[in-house]
Amino acid sequence: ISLATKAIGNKIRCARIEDVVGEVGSENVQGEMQHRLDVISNELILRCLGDRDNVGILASEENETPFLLRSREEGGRYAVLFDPLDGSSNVDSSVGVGTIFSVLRLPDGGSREVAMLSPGKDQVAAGYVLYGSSTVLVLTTGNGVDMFVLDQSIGSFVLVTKGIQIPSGNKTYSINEAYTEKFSKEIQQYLEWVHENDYSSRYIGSMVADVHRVLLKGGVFLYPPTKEKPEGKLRLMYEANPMAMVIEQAGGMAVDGSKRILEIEPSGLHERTSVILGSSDQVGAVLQHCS
Ligand code: P6P
Repeated sequence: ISLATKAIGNKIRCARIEDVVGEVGSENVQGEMQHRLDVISNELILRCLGDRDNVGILASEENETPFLLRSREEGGRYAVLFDPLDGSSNVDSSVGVGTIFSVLRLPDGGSREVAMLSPGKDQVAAGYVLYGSSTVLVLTTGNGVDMFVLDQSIGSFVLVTKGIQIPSGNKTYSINEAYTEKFSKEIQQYLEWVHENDYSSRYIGSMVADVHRVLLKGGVFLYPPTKEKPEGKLRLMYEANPMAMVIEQAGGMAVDGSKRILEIEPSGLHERTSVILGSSDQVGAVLQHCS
């Protein structure tokens, strides 16, 4: 993952020079216009991870079906699920975008496809790489959250912070308020409440950048269901679950509005979910209006 994301970071930073910005002209499995950097990023991760002897399954936002590479008997111990370039519609305007990844251990027996659809609480590792003002890797393996920054002079991610704890008390909310009339009345009541209680708003429109700010500074990020997307927009397996593991490991909360995201029983690789995540006090303030 570090090798692939170093290569992706280089591609992003040279995109305009190498003229690989813009759309491919076709849609991905999500029905969204695919960007040329989506395809490049996806290929880089598939190649780097596909060569790892212990990777049994690769599942990408950009591909309808997973790649079944190695059985357990052939050494395939892990499934890696990923969004190769989340927020890619922002990349042409040099806004921070990211790679999100989730790692599940494959059982000795049974169906690999079934094992791949495990709830987020079964993840053995999760994290993201943010291609922003610096290239930041945030990683958890279930024992806290650590942050690494790519040191271009040596070409390696170097550890800069161990055991990140999400701060409480930051009255900042992050949501696309253009959809206010399409949210539930509970979310609309929450928005009225924050407007009357000295909150500030920060919304980048790139999940990795918004969540990274919440992880380091606190506050709450929300992408609730709308009339057009009653199940929510963000994908459970390779966006919400890995981010939820990171946030919980940093002492925060990540819910779908009623329960922990990590306890959702998946029914499909590309299913979507509502996301409310951040510091416990700020997620609690949302839930006071939603329960
Ligand atoms: P909207 C980017 O397209 C993305 O998948 C996430 O990175 C981001 O949080 C969300 O969609 C933004 O969606 O509807 O606010 O443009």
